[in-house]
Amino acid sequence: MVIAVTLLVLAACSGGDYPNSTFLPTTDNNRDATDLWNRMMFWGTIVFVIVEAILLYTIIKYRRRPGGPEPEHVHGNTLMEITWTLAPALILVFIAVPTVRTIFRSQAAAPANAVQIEVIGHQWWWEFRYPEYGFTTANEIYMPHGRPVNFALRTADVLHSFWIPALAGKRDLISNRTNYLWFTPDSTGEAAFNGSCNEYCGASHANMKFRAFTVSAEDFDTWARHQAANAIFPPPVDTAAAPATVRPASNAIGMAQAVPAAQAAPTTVQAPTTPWQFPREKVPPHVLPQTPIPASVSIADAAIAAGDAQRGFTTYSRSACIGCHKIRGNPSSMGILGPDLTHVGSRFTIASGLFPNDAKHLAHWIKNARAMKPGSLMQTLGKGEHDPIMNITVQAGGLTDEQIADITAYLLSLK
Ligand code: HEC
Ligand SMILES: [Cu+2]
Repeated sequence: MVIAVTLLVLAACSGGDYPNSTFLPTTDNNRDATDLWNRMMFWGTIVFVIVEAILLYTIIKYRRRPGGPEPEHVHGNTLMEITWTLAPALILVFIAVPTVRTIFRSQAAAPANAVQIEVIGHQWWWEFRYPEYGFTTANEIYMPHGRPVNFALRTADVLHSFWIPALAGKRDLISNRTNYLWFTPDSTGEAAFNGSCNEYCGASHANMKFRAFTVSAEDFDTWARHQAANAIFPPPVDTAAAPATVRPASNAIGMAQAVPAAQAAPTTVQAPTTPWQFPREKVPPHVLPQTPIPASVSIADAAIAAGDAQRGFTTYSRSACIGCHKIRGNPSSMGILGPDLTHVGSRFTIASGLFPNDAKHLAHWIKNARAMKPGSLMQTLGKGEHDPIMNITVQAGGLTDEQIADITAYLLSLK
């Protein structure tokens, strides 16, 4: 008892900050939950103290003493029975009224000005759609600070659960059903948060994470407008500085042709948009993944550095990738099984928040996703790599390190 109590008391002294705590007053939703919790703790503590005091008093006062009298034998006591039935009933009413009120508030329809975000859980990653802006992204959510956000939660396969602990209570994603969760991040300012899946959903459940960013209304607008625009490849260059060069480009079906750079731009005219990402220097360390690369996957730094985005575009557009991934603006890439990669270069993480999004991790991921993330539905694609699910070694059609580096450079150029 002494050790346990001492440890408890010492634990309360740590004084650290808890960035993933659910008790931060960051949104209307978690303020409601915290108010309820505090109220329960307050009344619960009073009830506990009174009950324990009476209990201890009775134990000591009426304890057995040598030569003491035989206790009086009673058969029921109507007054006491009514009391100990009514008292807990009253306590339950005390608890139920604020609880039900909070439930009704959190279950109410979202305010009309809410940003709509559709969340679709997949084994083992998150799809985020912004229907009002017409784009789909993965594993990273941006929210305008101070405006309600309404999440419509669905799953493509098994049960998952959506939770950003520091922002709002979790809610399940249930097959054949849409659940809703809304809250207003009104006390966060510009900030980054961790989110995760909280319903066991298979091999990589623990690797099914995501990131959430609250940003100013203007920055959100800049971000959303750019995300809604198609990927432009090659990235726009300053034409005044670079003379129009003739470079090999490739059309949708992969036929190489020589065209001037100016003509290689997509045929659909779109207003130029500025890529915008949450300021990197403001991302706190606990939001950046630190997962080590498994020793069984390797690709030399020099090979990665030699990657060429233009060649990568051609290789990507002819590889298995296009059957599972979509890149708006690359008409050959229309797959829907995996994450939308239209602006993948503007994300901080890949593979559902498991790895940072840089050339090194991206290249290792493309080489052997299943060694990087157990159970991943993206198969092993590197030549000579072992696929732990199919239990085969990839040979024909496998990507060489050079091709992987090229694709990596292409994907990272898609800001
Ligand atoms: C069989 C379908 C399939 C194929 C083929 C495939 N992928 Fe994937 N890819 C996925 C799935 C599913 C995920 C999500 C995996 C996860 O996080 O668990 C994914 C994830 C990714 C990611 C991380 C995206 C993010 O936001 O986290 C990248 C990048 C990627 N794939 C690139 C490629 C490239 C490049 C190729 C071709 C060389 C390719 N993929 C081939 C299905 C596929
Ligand atoms: Cu899950």
